[in-house]
Amino acid sequence: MVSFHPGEHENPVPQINAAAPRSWVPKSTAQRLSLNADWKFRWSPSPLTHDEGFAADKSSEADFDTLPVPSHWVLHGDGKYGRQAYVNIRYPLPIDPPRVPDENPTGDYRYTFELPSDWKIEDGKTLLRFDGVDSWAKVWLNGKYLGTSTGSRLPVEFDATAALRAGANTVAVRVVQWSAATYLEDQDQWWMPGIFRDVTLLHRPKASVDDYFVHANYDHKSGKGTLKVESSPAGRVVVPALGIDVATGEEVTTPVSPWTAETPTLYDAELRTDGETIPLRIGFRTVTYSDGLIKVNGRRVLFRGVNRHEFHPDHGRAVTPEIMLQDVLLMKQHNVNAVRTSHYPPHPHFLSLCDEYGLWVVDECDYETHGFEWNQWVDNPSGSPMYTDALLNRAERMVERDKNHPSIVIWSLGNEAGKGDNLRLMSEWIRKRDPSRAIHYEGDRASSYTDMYSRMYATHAEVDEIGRYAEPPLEDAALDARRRNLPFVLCEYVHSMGNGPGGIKEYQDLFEKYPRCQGGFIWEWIDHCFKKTAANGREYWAYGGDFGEEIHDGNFIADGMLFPDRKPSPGLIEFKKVISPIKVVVSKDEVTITNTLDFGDTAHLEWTAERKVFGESVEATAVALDVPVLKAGESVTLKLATPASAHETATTVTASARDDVAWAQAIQPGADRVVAWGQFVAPAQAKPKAAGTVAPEVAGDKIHLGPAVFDKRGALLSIGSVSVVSPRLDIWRATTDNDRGPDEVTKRILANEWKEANFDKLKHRVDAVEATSSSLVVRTRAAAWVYNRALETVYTYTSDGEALSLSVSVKPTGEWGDLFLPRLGVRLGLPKSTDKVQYVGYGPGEAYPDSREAARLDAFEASVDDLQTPYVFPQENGHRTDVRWARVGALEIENAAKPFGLTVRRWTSEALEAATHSSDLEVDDHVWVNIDHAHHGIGTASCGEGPLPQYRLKPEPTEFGVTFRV
Ligand code: IPT
Repeated sequence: MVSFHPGEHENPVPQINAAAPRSWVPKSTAQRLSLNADWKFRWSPSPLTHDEGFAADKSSEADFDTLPVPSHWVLHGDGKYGRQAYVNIRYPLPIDPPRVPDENPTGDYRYTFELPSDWKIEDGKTLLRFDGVDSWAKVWLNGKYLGTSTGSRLPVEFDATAALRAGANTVAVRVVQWSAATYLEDQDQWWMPGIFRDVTLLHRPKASVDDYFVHANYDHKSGKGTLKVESSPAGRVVVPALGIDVATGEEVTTPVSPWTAETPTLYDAELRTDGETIPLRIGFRTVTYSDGLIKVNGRRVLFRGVNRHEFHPDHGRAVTPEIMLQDVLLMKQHNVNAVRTSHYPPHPHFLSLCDEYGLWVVDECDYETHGFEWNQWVDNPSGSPMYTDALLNRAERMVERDKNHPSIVIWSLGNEAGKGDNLRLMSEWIRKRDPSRAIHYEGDRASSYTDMYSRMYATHAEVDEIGRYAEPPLEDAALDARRRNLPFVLCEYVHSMGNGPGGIKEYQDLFEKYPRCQGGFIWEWIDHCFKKTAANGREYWAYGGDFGEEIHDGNFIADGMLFPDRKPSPGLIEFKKVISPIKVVVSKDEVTITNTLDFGDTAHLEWTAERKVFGESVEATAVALDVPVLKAGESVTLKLATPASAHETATTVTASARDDVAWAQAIQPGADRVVAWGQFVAPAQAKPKAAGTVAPEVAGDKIHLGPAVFDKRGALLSIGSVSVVSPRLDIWRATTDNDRGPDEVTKRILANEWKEANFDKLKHRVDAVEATSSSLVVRTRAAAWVYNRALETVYTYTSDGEALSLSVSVKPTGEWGDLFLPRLGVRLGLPKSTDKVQYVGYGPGEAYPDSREAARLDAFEASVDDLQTPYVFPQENGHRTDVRWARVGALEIENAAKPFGLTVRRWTSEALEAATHSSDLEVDDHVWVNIDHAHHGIGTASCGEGPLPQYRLKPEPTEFGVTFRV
């Protein structure tokens, strides 16, 4: 008779035999041994495949491979150990808590290490620590069972003393991917099991520190800090720079420089007990709520934040200290001042870097149960007594591990976990243990157990309403009154998927207008994609579905402001400009500079004023600008010397971080340190436009006009020596991720509307080709299948003998309803050899109507390839806005009445639309140039709101044009 019963990993008990959670201690005098190394590893499709005999049996290693620890096993072995899988909300297993499938990838690990000869096993105890194991681990030392643990992104320590011996020791671990705890870890990310954070053996000598809690408050009225360090056992605390040498538990008050994200002053200190000395870095700061605001050191703070998942394309979530530093420096470099550790506590070293360089941190618990939404939230762990202990255990382990980081100002209970009493219990436990920080959970819409009203992806209009305290009331009047007096944060907003997001500026305007709106956290920091090689040999970024997943959510995992290789996307450049805390407003002969930092002055900045005159050539003069140091909130207006010019002239005032700023020192020499800039453009004196002075001539089957040759049907064939594919009306753009999303406000999905309207298959009929004495007029009708709607398009060519001017008039006819156009312009083809592009216009990067804050007027040069933005999922990109003049290969293009939008690429919009990975894009026989009159906005409808009304492109009678020259 065989009996079946749940496996140990299906027990909702979070841990067995785990030591009490305590503060992370990056350094101490106590001995420690890193066990990060190559371990012996055996993968099985199920915990049922092999019994646990391996734990005590060295000979089992004969069947084992080698795997680095820390790592995710799915990222090694080329498929031998399964693959990573991406699903957003849904669970990739049947919902049946706490049970999980028998098909349950299992990793058995063994590692033998030499205990250093001076390790005093008898003195005190020795702990075996795992900083992160996904998702369930059972641990043995020398064949002796130590315990089990769950909580993938939380540490566990086991008392290893009794099992430890001098000389060789063997750790054995069984890790299973699916466990009762999997139901608590449904974050929108790759499923990647394994021992993915550090493993360490820690000696805890007698009278060493079991745990400690640094309380370092700052009283902004007196300018004094109050320090009290609780320690068990008791000892002394020494802070040399402050002359402090006190017993633990004793409070001492003295003048200090406070810690803020803008001024991250840390005091080196030591905690000394009889058995150990621990170096501390103490930051003095106080989080309070008053006037309905979250205040730090007495002032309202504004979060210019990002949501950060841990990710690296080679290592997954097993991120190295170098990657963590790179993230922090990139954040500082891009004016980011806050980070939500979505949706789990990060590697603790990241938090130390936030302390050091200055970032406000929302530390989020490792908790999400979003997939229960698919089942009407039935059995959601948030309300299930079965999971109460596990959830309290998670809250406790986060707070105990991270409590000594000054950067953490908010504890978050988790993400998208519905409702339930367990969340309230977590909040109550945290509040009791650490009343010094605010508590966040977006799912508590009534904010009944949190300290702020938090939302994700609320529309501009809703944020405006909330800013005015005018949001719709809650049913419960008491709760409503409480919430209406709470500050507001957007824990997620503007979804950085593909091209965009658009509309960041309008959110920032609201945060700067309404004190209640204390900012937000952009979704999200980085695209989580892995490199793969296509059949054609090209590398591409892989996303959900590229690893054979049975269910997956495609490229929804590519929604970051950094590309997977950590190169900033245009979205981050836009964000950086919009959130710059230093406002620089340049006018004709003045600049007004305002310091909107919450604490810091501008002593860390150096200034230049640059004047560029865009005449026949570009003349630039730059001078250092003497700007007085501005305290937080201060403003100054300075005169600028701006000699008049007949040409268009740009005056740009720029502030960069000085050499001695910590983050500026740490980044690559020569890397961008610009913090803020503003620009004023003085128009050129109007110059008369050359009128058509030559007449078209018919010669054989060709028509000649100045430098241009046409065929009889009015198709332009060449301009001078440059052969072209005739310009013709183009309204299609390869749909963006945001075009494909449902607009939160209008509920419309534009990509579907546009495809249904066949805008990508416009047919062009030539109705007349008319040669007048001064022009060639080509009358056409551009229309799509099925419908009567059309764009009557007239191309009028004129020439002064040297240049060729094109004027396009577009008149919509038929039934358009409330359709928008993706874009409106002409597209022409140039020879494949075309490569160099120079332009005077707004750049250097791409820009669209609602994502153009970071673009400035200048002269730029790039190759065709450089002009492409390599979005993971191919889509419209690379549009340069408000171009005055361009030379594409040998062809010069000059604006007529209005500047134009320019896109140059080696494939058509249709090919771009058809591609699903960058490796699909084949170089065409032509370089395709789009000269645009207008684009529809970008918005952020991949998750949120589409373009605001002022950025929507309606079909209306329009005229535009350019002049070509070779
Ligand atoms: C929101 C999630 O919190 C986040 O993890 C991510 O999935 C984001 O969406 C989309 O990329 S939840 C959503 C229902 C708004």
